[in-house]
Parts: sequence; structure tokens; C-alpha cells
Amino acid sequence: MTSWGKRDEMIVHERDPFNAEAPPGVLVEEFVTPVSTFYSRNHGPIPELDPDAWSLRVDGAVSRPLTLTLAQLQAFDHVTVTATLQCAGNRRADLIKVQDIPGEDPWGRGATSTAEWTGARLGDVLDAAGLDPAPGAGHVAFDAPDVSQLADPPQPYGGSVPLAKARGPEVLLAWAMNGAPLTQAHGAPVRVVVPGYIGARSVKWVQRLTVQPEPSDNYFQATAYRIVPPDVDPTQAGPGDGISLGPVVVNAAILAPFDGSRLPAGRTDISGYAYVGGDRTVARVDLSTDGGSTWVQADLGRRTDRWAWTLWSTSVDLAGGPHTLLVRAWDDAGAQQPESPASLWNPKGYANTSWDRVEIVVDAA
Ligand SMILES: Nc1nc2c(c(=O)[nH]1)N[C@H]1C(S)=C(S)[C@@H](COP(=O)(O)O)O[C@H]1N2
Ligand SMILES: [Mo]
Repeated sequence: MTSWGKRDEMIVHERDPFNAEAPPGVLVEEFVTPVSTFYSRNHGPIPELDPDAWSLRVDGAVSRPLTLTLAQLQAFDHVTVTATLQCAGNRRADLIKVQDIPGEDPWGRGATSTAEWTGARLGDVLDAAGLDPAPGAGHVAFDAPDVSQLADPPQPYGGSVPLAKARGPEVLLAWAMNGAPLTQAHGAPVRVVVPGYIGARSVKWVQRLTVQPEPSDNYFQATAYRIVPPDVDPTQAGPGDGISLGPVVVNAAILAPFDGSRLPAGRTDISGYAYVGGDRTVARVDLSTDGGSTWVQADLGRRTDRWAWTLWSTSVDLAGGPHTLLVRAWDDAGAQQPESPASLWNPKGYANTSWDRVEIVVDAA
């Protein structure tokens, strides 16, 4: 059985469709996540597309609808953006502890990863298709060929982003990841990469872009990836119900040490990620080693990539005995993560951005 180029340590939630994340200790090792460690999130079978037969249709509210081959797409300017993808289901496991969420994978802290994506700007392709230079509010819908039986009714995967976001210089039609052609599981030959938005909008195996007045009516835009109120039965929620997820709000996790670990006396290194999408950046990361009574500021590490996570770290002296580690990040608008997963619980288990908590025991000196 194929593991789609992933390392053996991956936590595989499902084989079919393939859904896997790296254990926290592996994820924190590198700023740019190796492809073998990058999480994989699929709603249907992973298609195998022939790059020579692939084409991208660009249509809808454009004056010159286009069909581009891979070579024609690669004739546009090449752009590389280091960007984090974060699944809206990241850290769902802690919501499931509050109340069960049937039918959804119990993602830990690893449904997020960072890569160097290379491709053409989506905005350049839209310009070539004669997008009205001053369009009203609109959206760009993305269509893929992978048919998901989890959708109601079963249908190919799709989604959309607002036109204003689609035209941002960071939004790519990417054919390479970390300097190599996209692998089959990550969307070969071409995927959309929408930095700052939930991973669901970075549609893999993209084959059609449509400029249209409304968001996509695809199941994964209109019905899934929405926050429905806690008292609504998610199987009864239909198109347009709930809050549609787009920009990622501020989030952070502790990747080392692991929850439940026993550590030797002496200095303890603590590290993890913080990330925020939309127009925001991570401003500060606070760490508590006493369950939230006192906080210290973590070092923020490499800060050069506007669309990538912050890998923070700190080193503390801990007395022997049990400790509750907590992390909370702040963004540059002054927003902070909510304290409890219970306050965020929603029936599909999206967007758990509560303070991350890790329990450890330190040996007596
Ligand atoms: N065609 C297609 N694109 C897709 C998906 C999918 O199932 N099919 N999953 C989405 C979701 S929910 C996420 S989080 C990201 C994950 O990207 P990755 O598998 O490359 O990590 O892809 C998105 N694009
Ligand atoms: Mo996702």
C-alpha cells in the first residue's frame, strides 16, 4: 500500500482517502517542512493526471476565456512563496475531548506545514484572460477532478476565494513544492496555493478557474468548512448555513516536549509554531509553565516570510514534579487565542485555536 512519499513516522488517520500528519517532534525540526513530512489531506481518491494531457480552463466573467497547457502556464513569470498551509481541522482532537465529532478525523497539531511553492501568479493568469480591471465584488472558483463520496451529493472537490484575495501577488498556480515538481498527493501537475486562507481553498489538481459573482456552490465551499452553531445537527446543515471559513485566525501549538512526557531535571527546551492568516502577522508568543498563572515571551525565530509560520522556542528551568505548559499567540491587531476548546466547540470541529496545553513531569534534581 502506498504511503504517497510520506515517512514511516506519519500518523495516518485514514488510508482511503489518504489523511496523514507528522508527529509534533518531527514537524518542529525544520522551518520548511520536507515533502515527506508535510501533512496530506484528501476528501477522495488521489487522481493520477498526465501532465502532457493536463490543461487549465479559465472562464466566467473574463473577456478572453483561455485554455492553458502546462507549458503555457509556465511561460508566465515564475514566483516562489514560502507559505504555511493549515487545515481547518487542525487540532480537532482537543475539540473531540470536549464532545465527540463523528465522521471527522481527530487531527492533532500536525495538520499544518510550510513549503516553498513555485508557480505562476493567479492574478497574472486572470489578467491574461482579460479580467475587467475594475470588477465589482466577485469570486474565483476552482474545480478539481477528484470525486468525494463524503460530499452530499458526491461530487468533485472545489472551492473559491474572493477576487480581491485571488489577485494578491502571493496566490499561486503552483507546479513545484520545495524546488521539485508537485507530487501526485500534493496536487500534480498544478494546484492553487492561497496563503493565509484555510488549506481547503488551496485546491489540488486544479483544472478550471471561473470568475463569478458568488462563491462556489461546491459542497466543500457551500456546506462544509463552515462553523455551524453547537446546537445544529451538522447532517441537517445545508448550503449557506454557518460561518464560511477563509482567513486563518491566530493559532499556536507546542510541538516539543510531547504531552505526557517525563523529562530529566535541568533546563527544558520548549518549542512549537504560531501562525495567523488573513492580513495579520504573529506579534508575540507567550508561554506558561504553571497552568496560566505566569507567562514568559518565547523567542520568535525566523521572521522573513510574510506567509509562513513562526517557529518559536524558549528554554526554562523547571522544578521537579508535574507541569502544565500552555502557549498563546497574539497577532498584530491585538487578537489572542481563546483559552478553552469548549468555548470554540462546533459540530464539524473546525478552527480549534484555543491555548495549547501539554502536561509533563520533570524528574527531581
Ligand atoms: N482537489 C482537492 N484539493 C484539496 C483537497 C482535496 O481533497 N481535493 N483538500 C483540501 C484541504 S482540506 C487541505 S487542508 C489541503 C491540504 O493540502 P495537502 O494535502 O497538500 O497538505 O488541500 C486542499 N485541496
Ligand atoms: Mo483542510
